[in-house]
Amino acid sequence: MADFYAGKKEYFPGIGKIKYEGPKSGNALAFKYYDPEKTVGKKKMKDHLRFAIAYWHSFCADGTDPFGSVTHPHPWVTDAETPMEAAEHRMDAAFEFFTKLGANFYCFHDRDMAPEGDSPGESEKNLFTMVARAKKLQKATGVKLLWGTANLFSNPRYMNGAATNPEFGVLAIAAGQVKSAIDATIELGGQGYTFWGGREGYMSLLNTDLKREKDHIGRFLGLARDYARKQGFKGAFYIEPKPMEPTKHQYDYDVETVGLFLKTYGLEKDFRVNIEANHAELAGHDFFHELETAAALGLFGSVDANRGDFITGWDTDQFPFSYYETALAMYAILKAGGFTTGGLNFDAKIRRNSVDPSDLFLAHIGGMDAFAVGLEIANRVIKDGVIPGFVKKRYASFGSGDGAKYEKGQLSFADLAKIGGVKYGKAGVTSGKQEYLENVFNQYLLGL
Ligand code: XLS
Ligand code: NI
Ligand code: NI
Repeated sequence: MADFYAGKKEYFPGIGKIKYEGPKSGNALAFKYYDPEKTVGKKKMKDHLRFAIAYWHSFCADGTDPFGSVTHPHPWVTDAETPMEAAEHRMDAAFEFFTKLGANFYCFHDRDMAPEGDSPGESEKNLFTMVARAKKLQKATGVKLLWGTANLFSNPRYMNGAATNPEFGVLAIAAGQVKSAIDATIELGGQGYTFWGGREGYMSLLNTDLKREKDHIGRFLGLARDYARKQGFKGAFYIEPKPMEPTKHQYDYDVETVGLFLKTYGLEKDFRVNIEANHAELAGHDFFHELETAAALGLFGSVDANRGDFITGWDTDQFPFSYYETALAMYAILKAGGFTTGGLNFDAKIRRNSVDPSDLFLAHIGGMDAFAVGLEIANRVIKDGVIPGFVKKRYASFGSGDGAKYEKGQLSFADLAKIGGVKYGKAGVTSGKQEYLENVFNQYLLGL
């Protein structure tokens, strides 16, 4: 199969395989901290981090913003005569990028991979032509599919939502699209299937039957799951929370909201969350909060690794950069047991004025290094045990005696009230030691 890949046009000439050169390297196109084969704790870095590349941002987005036109004229688009030819070239460029960078996974929407046709049948045909090509390229390169998804937001028909659209016909068309995207994901051995809420939300409550819309999407997801399981899909389903944008209010607001939604519609066994750092910030949380909440609800699944901008406050999808954020995120992820089906998908895009062909590499190298540093720090925090040990001790009164009875459900409310007044009159004035713990965390940051 290597032949299939050999001899293809090179889309990133002059850039070879990105190697680990260590923290002192002055080579911008080398990893300073991400050393894929290095063992951290019990696993290699590459198996902890499971980096994935987002097809849409890296190979479809062209620098367009609401105020300006294309600044990234991709050669795979400009040199192609038809949309299908562009799709083929784009895919070759994508796999060249994955392998040069050393990312072991990718994620895609149906419409990133193949152009929409004039009818649902033609769109499906286009998709499966491209899936056949992707299958060969996966085999030739060893790159795997982390998750697939359907774009249920770009086509004008989805202006009022897809599974929450007030018109049944749109919901049914969306089902056809999701069915094909699930089939494609299965065909490519995808380890997950993601539902990000696109335009599932409202712009105005004056025209919205909120209860009905939630019931409709609840049923839709259940049916999609049943279909996928029947086709033999063993992977995880993810819901990706986001509080707003493009709608005023997205139903999958944050992890906590999604948790209740999943329970309400009987989806909690098959679905987990795909947490995006920038979406956490939009919801008024931070990345760490969303990860810890997911772990607490037993819903931790996968991550869209990016960051927002605290000043602008919208979904800027920038590449991760802050060691504090990646360290806290990796601390939460390691505590949750690490990734199984999930991984770190760079749902991030280079800036409109990042016009050098190497910028896409530099962005990913920086993001991968930032998470490698985060992993090392988190591993130190856990190994050393001071912070986790402090937390354990903080709850020690629930470990034995009356506290343990309480946790086991052996005390009534009247029992509690009785012993509270008699035995525990002095409880409560204990330092939370926040500043101490922050100082300790800082020490790990510098590897001390
Ligand atoms: C948009 C979302 C989207 C999903 C995939 O804000 O992050 O990119 O990850 O549909
Ligand atoms: Ni995302
Ligand atoms: Ni996003």
